[in-house]
Amino acid sequence: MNERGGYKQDAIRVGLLWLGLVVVLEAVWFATEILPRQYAEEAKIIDDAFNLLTILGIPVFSFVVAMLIYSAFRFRSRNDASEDGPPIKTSKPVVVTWLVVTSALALAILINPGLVGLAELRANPEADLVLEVEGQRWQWVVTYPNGAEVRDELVLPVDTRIRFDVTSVDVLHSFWVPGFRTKIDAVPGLVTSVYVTPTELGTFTDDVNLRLQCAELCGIGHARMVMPVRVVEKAEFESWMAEQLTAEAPAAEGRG
Ligand SMILES: [Cu+2]
Repeated sequence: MNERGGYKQDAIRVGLLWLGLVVVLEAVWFATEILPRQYAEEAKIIDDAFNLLTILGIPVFSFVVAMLIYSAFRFRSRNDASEDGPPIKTSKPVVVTWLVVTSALALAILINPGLVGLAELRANPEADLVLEVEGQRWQWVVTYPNGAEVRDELVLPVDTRIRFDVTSVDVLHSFWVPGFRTKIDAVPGLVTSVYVTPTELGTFTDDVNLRLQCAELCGIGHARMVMPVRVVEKAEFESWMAEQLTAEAPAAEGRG
């Protein structure tokens, strides 16, 4: 058998297999919507990054899978040979190409969406509303600007740039609302901040992605460390916030 011709044929076949996998997987990715609905401006930035990384990742993943599948069938031992096959020598052009291509890809995504996306998310340090969030095993306590302390529902005004100042009283927790996408660690003794600008009205009862969910394994109650989120009109938010203060007064006395 002509070795040179054989390798060329292998390269064509594995190349076609790679191309086929790329076309199928990219088509599946574009045809399906696996991401939850976007409820905040920040969600668009993060989803764009996720999309780009998936689109770029599919050819790399497919290359490895194509090589694996092809090699497993094409080069399997056809008899009961128990001895090793011929040694494989390194190929300088392949190594150099591999290093250059993968380094360029890694550097490109580090810059965009990595650094560019982070800069976009943190572009504006101003906030129209600042909420203090405290994580504890196993619930969230949110303090509003008027002093109201809320534990059962996180109510937010739409079209408002909100900064959450997050901390923890015991162990590491993580502040995460799937509908908003942004996430930040809640660290004892430290205040970390994350910005969210809700763009859509909605409530947890209609969409489970509107919930403040702990995203850092923190003990037995971790999965249930959930606070329903409701995004409302600005006017409704103001009156709701005022109500919380009057509703809270007797309860606060009872808690001592
Ligand atoms: Cu947790």
